[in-house]
Amino acid sequence: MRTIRVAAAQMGPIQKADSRQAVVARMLALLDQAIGQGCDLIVYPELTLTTFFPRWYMTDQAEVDTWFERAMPNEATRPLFDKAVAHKIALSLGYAELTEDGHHFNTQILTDKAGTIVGKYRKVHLPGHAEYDPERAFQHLEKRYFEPGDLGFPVWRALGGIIGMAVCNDRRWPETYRVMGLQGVEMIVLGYNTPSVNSQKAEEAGDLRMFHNHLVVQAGAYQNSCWVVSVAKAGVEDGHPLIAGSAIVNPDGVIVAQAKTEGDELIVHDCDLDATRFGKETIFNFARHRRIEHYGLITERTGAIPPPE
Ligand code: ING
Repeated sequence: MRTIRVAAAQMGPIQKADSRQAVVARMLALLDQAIGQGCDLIVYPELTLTTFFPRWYMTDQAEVDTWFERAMPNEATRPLFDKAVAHKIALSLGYAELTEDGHHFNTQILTDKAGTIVGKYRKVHLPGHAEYDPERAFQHLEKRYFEPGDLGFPVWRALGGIIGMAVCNDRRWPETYRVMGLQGVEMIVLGYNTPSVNSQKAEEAGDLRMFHNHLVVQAGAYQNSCWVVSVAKAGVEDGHPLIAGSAIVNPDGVIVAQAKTEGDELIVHDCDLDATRFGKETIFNFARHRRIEHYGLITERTGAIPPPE
């Protein structure tokens, strides 16, 4: 049994006016709970330090950059890293990354139990749009504020296993999981900020969003025989609702723990990484069953091209 006791630290809403210090105080309270339960790893959501700012149209890059972190850890997050190191618990958190050479990414990091950043992932699948869209009930300007990730879908040997990361919209694309699956991933940790309503389809039922949210992480876990830890920032941010539904999914695709509230909430589960072995050695033994000679279109073609009429 190679067990990781994982805490999914769902964050409730973060208002535009909330300071990073106020947010980190909430994150520390969840970390205290995780420490109290003897967790090995705590996972915080996408853009966990600020409100989901891509909902706001901004034209002044200096204003946009106030939502980004120039270093990690930094003054605001140092207390989080220090407490995690003191109690030997690994961290994964999402934040807006502004690199020294001026690049903007939607990033998730993973530390070891000594607080060293051992993994960095930059969101590849950016949903939404780059220019103001008056047709939408609200904006979703990730293509305006972030560049697509430039690190691919790496995995790292950490915490006694093989760990990978993803961010939000990435979880909707099977390629995300499969590229990591082809590297033997045993646990994928990811965060999300998912609007409760469809900005382009007001009549879409709310429970459909939650259905899709769980459908994609359960499928990804099952089809790659790995654990998926999926953590929400939830609740109403300046009038804009985000879904909750944080979940820990086992390698059979079964949700074994799920958040009940739309606020700050910790869900914990002992994830046995050896439980990934059976699927990887039988039904999803990629080496025995995959026929890559037929998969070419997946990397050769970006958009769908139907057959001629
Ligand atoms: N949010 C949403 C997500 O992928 C979205 C955007 C919602 C896309 C619903 C499609 C359908 O969960 C982020 N931040 O990617």
